[in-house]
Amino acid sequence: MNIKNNIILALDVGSEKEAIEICDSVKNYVDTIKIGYPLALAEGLEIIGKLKDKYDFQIICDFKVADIDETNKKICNETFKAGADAIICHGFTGPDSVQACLDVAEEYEKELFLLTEMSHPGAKKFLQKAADEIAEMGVEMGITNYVAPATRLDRLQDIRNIVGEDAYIISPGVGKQGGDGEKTLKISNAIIVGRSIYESDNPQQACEKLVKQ
Ligand code: NUP
Repeated sequence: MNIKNNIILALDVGSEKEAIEICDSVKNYVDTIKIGYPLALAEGLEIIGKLKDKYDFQIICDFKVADIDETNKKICNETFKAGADAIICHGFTGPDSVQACLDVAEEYEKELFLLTEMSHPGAKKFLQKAADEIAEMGVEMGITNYVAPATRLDRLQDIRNIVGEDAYIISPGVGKQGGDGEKTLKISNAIIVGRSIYESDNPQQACEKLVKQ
């Protein structure tokens, strides 16, 4: 993926109105938006098409798909049918579940991001123990896009070492979760930033700061 300024806006707002307000103010800085459950559940999947039509953004759907293969297929199908350019799936479910997502992404000629280790403190309890193996599984499956944490640069580097320099890593956890954008981008290809932009009094300035770092 080619992502303007290497910044992905996590648009976790609760309405189309708020989404449009934020997008209007930051559209010169970002061209890639991550939509997760908050906005999709509030406004329905049609929000994807609406934002794409209005701004020509690339949309990554952060649905952390984590079901059995047949259900994953249906989730991915609906998401790509609605116009998403990429979807994020969990890896802990194992290769059959992930393969189902990969197959549908390939069918639509769209992208799949494999989530390895999450960025929040609780990820240390269970997910961290499996994260290297999840990344290794991704490599074995030929996956080229990954999500790995900006909040633990040592772990981000470990995952980079596993997936290789040619893989594309996007990293959440910059700003409100404590991660540093500049340091993260030495390892990752792009940062995912939500609250530091959309909760800011001046979202444009927040983007500018991230661009200049
Ligand atoms: O490990 C992850 N951590 C994380 O924060 C995986 C994610 N997909 N996210 C998402 O990134 C989270 O759901 C939110 O949409 C975004 C980070 O937002 P913020 O902490 O910058 O507000």
